[in-house]
Amino acid sequence: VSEAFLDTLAAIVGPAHVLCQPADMLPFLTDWRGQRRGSALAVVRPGQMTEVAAVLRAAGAAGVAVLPQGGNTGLAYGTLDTGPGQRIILSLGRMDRIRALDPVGLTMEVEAGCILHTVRQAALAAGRQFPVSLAAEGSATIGGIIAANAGGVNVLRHGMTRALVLGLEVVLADGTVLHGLRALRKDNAGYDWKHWFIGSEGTLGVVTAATLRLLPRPRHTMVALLAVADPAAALALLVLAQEELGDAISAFELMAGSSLALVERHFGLAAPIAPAPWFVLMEAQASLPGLAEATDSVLATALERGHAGDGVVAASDAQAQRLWSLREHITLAEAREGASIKHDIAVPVPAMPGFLAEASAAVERAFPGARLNPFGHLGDGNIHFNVLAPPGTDAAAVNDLVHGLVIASGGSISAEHGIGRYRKAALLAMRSPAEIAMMARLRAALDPGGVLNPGAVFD
Ligand code: 2HG
Ligand code: ZN
Repeated sequence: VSEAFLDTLAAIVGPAHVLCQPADMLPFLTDWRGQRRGSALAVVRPGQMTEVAAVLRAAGAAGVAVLPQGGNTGLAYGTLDTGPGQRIILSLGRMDRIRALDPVGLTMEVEAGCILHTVRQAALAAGRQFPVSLAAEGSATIGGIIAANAGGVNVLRHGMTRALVLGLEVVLADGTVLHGLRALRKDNAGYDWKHWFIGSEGTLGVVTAATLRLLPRPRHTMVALLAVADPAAALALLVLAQEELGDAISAFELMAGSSLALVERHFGLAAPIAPAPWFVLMEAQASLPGLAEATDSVLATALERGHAGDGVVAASDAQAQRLWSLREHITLAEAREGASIKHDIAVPVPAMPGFLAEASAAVERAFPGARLNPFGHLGDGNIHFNVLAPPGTDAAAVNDLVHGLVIASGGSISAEHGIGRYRKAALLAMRSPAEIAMMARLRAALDPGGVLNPGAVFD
């Protein structure tokens, strides 16, 4: 199968865009933390949607699986596989054009391989905003964030990626093309099928382009870093900030003091306020005047009521960026510190302080020597409850302990990173057999041959 199949791929995308040498394939087959390696016959890099369709048809005929890949920044091994059977990586990175930006209709049409940061910058340059923002945005692609329904730091105000997609162009496993790049705010004509593909992790179809929803660029941004005693105080601060600033609050991030200590150790970036058990990074945006005054008054009240012990408000864009870079370096610092066991959990927002206290105590009791690195999106009830465990720790046992407490709190074992190949067992523990069976029926209906990303999400 291999030689003739590789020739077919080369004829479709051009020989230069079929990578077969191990060294060329390595970046596509390694997760960026270096914790897992996948295998593939080839990495195929199509330049347009018709080539994607032809590759899928050829792979289906040859019985080869196709794993669609964006920036390979995911944390759930969504496109890394070593199982039986043959597979190729379909990397959409060459399809990276911004096709159109409509500042009046507030929409933008982009190809799947566009880098998220590029899209955000293009919107800002036009006086508009695309609010999906995450630490990996310099490498993550639009296709990848749609396939993952990525969250990030602005979900509190703008929702997950799903909320910002108006239309999709998708290629199905059999090469059928769905032309759905509609720039409409309202469209109830039949099933809203784009949602089947958003968050499907490359198992139901390949997203090749998207029409995104933009917002006007806010005139004023306020970023503050506050020291808080514990997550309960952070939650009280969130309630106060939402009461006073309403939906101007665009990000509300909680970070353990130990998380920022890792950032300082590995990157030399230090918080401009004294070390504390916990920190909150808060951002608010508005176009009406008065944001700075309103924010100052929130901070004064927070200090007065004891929700926060100390705080600093960025006085310039550069200072705001420095505060954000503390938050954005946590994942990188964690990776430099060594192997870690990640959890991307959600619980109802009011349950978070109790969950954090209980889970921290339980992990420290059951796994002596484990260190915790909890940080994330408190405003969304989503914390990355990551555990730096001594070598030899049974990672599955840590997962089971943490996820058990999550499920008991009415939460989710995957808030924004998806299932991939990392959380398949955990998915089965929290979705009923009826739900899994329904997902399997949808998958079989759209991809009866099992071409697209077999081994991801569920078997
Ligand atoms: C973030 O919030 C990302 O920075 C990464 O979702 C989380 O490293 C992690 O576990
Ligand atoms: Zn996150």
